[in-house]
Amino acid sequence: MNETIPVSTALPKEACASCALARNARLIKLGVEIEGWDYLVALAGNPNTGKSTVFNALTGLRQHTGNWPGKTVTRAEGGFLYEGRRYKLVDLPGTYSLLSTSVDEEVARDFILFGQPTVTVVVVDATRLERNLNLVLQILEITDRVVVCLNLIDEAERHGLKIDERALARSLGVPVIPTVARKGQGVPELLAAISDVASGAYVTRPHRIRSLDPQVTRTVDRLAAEIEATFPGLPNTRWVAMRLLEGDERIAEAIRRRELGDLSRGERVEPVQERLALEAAR
Ligand SMILES: Nc1nc2c(ncn2[C@@H]2O[C@H](COP(=O)(O)OP(=O)(O)OP(=O)(O)O)[C@@H](O)[C@H]2O)c(=O)[nH]1
Ligand SMILES: [Mg+2]
Repeated sequence: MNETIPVSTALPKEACASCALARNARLIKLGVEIEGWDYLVALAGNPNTGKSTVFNALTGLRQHTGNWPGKTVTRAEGGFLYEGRRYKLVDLPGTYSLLSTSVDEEVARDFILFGQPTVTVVVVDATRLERNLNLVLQILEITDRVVVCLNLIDEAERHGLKIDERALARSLGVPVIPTVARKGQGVPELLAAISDVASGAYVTRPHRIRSLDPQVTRTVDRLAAEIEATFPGLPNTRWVAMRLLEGDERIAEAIRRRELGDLSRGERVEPVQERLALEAAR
C-alpha cells in the first residue's frame, strides 16, 4: 500500500530547495500506516467538495468518491509522511454546519469539535463559495489551526468565476490554497500550508465574531467552567455552553448520556448536568 516517492527522482530539475515542487517531492503516502503520528489532520467541508479526493491524493488510499453528496458516511483514516513528520489524516462525512443534525454530520461535527485535530483543513467548493463559508466561519470560531482548500477551481473557471484567494485569506486570517484536487493541482501548496500551520511556522489570525453581550459572555464562561469540571479534558466547552444556552436539546441529551464525542467515556455524570440542561432550556 505504501507509495514511496524517491526524492532524487521525484524532484524536477527546476525545483529549488524551498519551492512547492521540491516540498511535494518529500511526500510519502503511507496508506493505512498511521501509528506514531506527529500531527492529526481533519478533512472537513460541505458534502461533495472533494474531501475524499484530497484524502486519496495524500494517503494513496482509495476512499469512495463520486459526483453526489453523502458518499462518505463514517470517518476514514490514512497516513502520510512529509518533511520528516508523520501525519494521520481523517476523511470526514460532508457537513453544512456544526449545528447540523443528521447522523453522518454528527460524525463530522464530533470529530471537528472533540477529536482535537492539530490542523483542520476545510475543503470548499469554489463554485459555491458563499454557502461553503458558513462552515468555515463556524470552524474558525473554535480553532486557530485551519487551512482552507479552495477546491474545484477548474469548475469555477468554467463558470467564469475568478476568486481572489489572497484577499479571502486576509479576510479569514488563515491560508487559502486553490486546488484542482482531481488533477493534483495545488496539492504541493496545500501540503506546505498544512505543515506550516501544524508546526506553528504560519501563525493564523482567524476571523472571529466578537460582539457577544458581556452578560452572555459571563453566563457562557460559567457554564463552560461547570462542563469542564464535569468532563475534564473535553475541548470546546464554550461551544457546548453556547449550544446549551440556545436550548439545543440534542447537545443537552448528549451530555446527559455522556455521548459527547465519546471523550467523556468513563467519567461520572454529576447531577449538575441536569441542572445545566434545565437552565439552557429556560
Ligand atoms: N472538476 C473537478 N472535480 C473534482 C475536483 N475534486 C474532486 N472532484 C470530483 O468531485 C466529486 C466529489 O469528490 P469527493 O472527493 O467524493 O467529495 P467529498 O467531499 O468526499 O464528498 P462527500 O464524502 O459525499 O461529502 C468526485 O467526482 C471527484 O472526482 C476538482 O478539483 N475538480
Ligand atoms: Mg467523501
